[in-house]
Amino acid sequence: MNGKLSEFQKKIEENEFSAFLISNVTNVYYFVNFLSHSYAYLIVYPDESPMLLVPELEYEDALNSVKTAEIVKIDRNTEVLDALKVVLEDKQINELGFEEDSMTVKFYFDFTEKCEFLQMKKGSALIEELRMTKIPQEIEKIRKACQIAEIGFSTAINSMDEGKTEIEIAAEVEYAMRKEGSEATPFDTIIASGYRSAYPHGTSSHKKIERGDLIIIDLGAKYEGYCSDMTRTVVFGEPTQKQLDVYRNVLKAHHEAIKGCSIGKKAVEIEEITREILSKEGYNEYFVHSLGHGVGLDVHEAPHIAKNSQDILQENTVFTIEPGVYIPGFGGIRIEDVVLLTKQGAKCLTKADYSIKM
Ligand SMILES: [Mn+2]
Repeated sequence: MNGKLSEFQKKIEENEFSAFLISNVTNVYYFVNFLSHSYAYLIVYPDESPMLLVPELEYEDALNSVKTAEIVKIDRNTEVLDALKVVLEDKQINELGFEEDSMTVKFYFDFTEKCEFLQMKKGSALIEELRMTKIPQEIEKIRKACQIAEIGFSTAINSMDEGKTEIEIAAEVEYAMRKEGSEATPFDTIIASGYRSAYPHGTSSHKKIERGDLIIIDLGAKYEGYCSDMTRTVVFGEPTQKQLDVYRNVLKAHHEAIKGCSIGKKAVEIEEITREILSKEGYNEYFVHSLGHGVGLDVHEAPHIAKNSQDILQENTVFTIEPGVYIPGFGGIRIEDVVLLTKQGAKCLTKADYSIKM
């Protein structure tokens, strides 16, 4: 991810930071390919190699895996804040960028108290912007995570049975994805059936699958740190006319939104397409969340495909399109794919079929 590091260094310079302190472990992983399980601080300078400060217990791992930063060991008897202070003072840093989106309030107060010579400057947006546009290696990892999720989905369909609980189905899904190489689930696998499908954020419960249930299956995998996220909705048994009608409407909204994506469009316009289609049948009021979100090292990141989003769709961004209709007493239907925006439009990275029938 070296290209991204030098792009970031340019941004630091343009924004007149003398250095940037990265404390979010996901961002550290993004820039130097080292995933800490405790803490790691990456100090990036505009014109020299970055320094990675890691605890003693992760030092060997960092030394072996990081080629693009100088590794500094923080031994057990040293306070992290003291170690940071020594480095920053030594480099005569005064204006320091930091991630206001993820740094804890406690760390911010303790750190600024310790390092009174620093002027702190917010910089989360700089990293968010970089992470939003994916390079080919990132796209391949997301594609792989999507393929694993598809196996999770077909496992859900194959193991669906009357009397089984939602959690039992979720367990089989997660086991299948792990066997395919998924490192973790980026969020709790959702099997939400019957009345519970009308809960837009319903997780998996002890409810048993019943004939006639609408079942929302929403799952994701992780591959080399990169996430996937997909949703399909099926009926266990024969769907009713109303279930078919709502399904067709949501599917139409989903397809049209994907067709509507192109470079330079405002994210809000895409959500509008969906809402117009759902409005015609009176379902818009039941679409109670935003249309989509970026996917990468985090399962929710920029761009935000939402009503109040300022984001403009850019080439090589990866995001979900997931309209959903949730009618209390009837149930819910959501269809979600991960797409990659190219010059030729949005291409689905999620390949599973769309069918309400199992
Ligand atoms: Mn999603």
